Amino acid sequence: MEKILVTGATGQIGTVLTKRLREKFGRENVIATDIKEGEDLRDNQPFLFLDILNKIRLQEIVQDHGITQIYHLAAILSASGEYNPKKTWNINLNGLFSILDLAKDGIINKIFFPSTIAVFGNTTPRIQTPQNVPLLPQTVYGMSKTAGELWCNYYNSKFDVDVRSVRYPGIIGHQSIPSGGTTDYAVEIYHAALKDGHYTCFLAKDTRLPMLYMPDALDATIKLMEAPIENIKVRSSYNLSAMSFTPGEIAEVIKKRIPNFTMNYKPDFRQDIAASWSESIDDSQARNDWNWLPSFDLEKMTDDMLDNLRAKYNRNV
Ligand code: AKB
Repeated sequence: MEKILVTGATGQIGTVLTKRLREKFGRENVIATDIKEGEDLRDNQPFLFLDILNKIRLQEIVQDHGITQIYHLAAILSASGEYNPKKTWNINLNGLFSILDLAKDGIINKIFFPSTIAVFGNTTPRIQTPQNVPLLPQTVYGMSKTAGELWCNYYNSKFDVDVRSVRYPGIIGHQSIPSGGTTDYAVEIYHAALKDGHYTCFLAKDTRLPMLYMPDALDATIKLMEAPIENIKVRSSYNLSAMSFTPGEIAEVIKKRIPNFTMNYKPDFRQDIAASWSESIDDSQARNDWNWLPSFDLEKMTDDMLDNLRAKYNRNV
């Protein structure tokens, strides 16, 4: 039986992925860790405080609980990272080293490392970005994830570490709120549409970015981790995507369901970050190697988001 540790377990993806892993492996076999408690600590047990830079504490937890796999989600994202570049580099890279070393020393046997479309930059073809492209990221977050991908590839080829990774695009879900990212607008917009009927977007109307709905993100993650080892041909990180849209397009789709919804645009520094990323992604290698196939497009995701958020806010908008 696998014993799993999730770092960054109270973040946007961690909150939902931890639940899903507990359904699959049993609550007691999935230990959530983070530096903050999250919304419902009682519901999120077993939970342990862990600063990912505390290598000794990480080793203690792994050994005390007989951990076999780590989903390493703890990271500072693209927008927050720009406020404190060195801290971002330190957290995003040194946390990963501690975990890779646990696998190198044979203490754990599998790692999930999330990378991101932030590894792409101005040297990358922006439309249907292929798997293998020159990477010149414009943010510290993107730099740290690019280096992280290379270290994953290195630990796999030198020490046979089974580390697996996808480049997440913007992730949209109703269960948790993102913070510190450039794609956060695509979650905020649904909450604002229901609560206020209006949203001021921090990206420009025509900024197209690749996106993925949370259930697809979880499926991809688990599918990748469960794929037979011989199918994993990419040991840096797999391209992954389901849809691409602009703020203007998502606003139109919401307006079809909430006719009074209005949106205006006040692009800030995140606009430059978004403009350096891809518009759409070629994820055919993930589709070929481990049968990745998304199920949600923008229309279907919007129906599901609004249904779930209406139930949450108890509103008949
Ligand atoms: C961000 O916007 O920083 C993240 C990402 C695309 O990795 N959501």
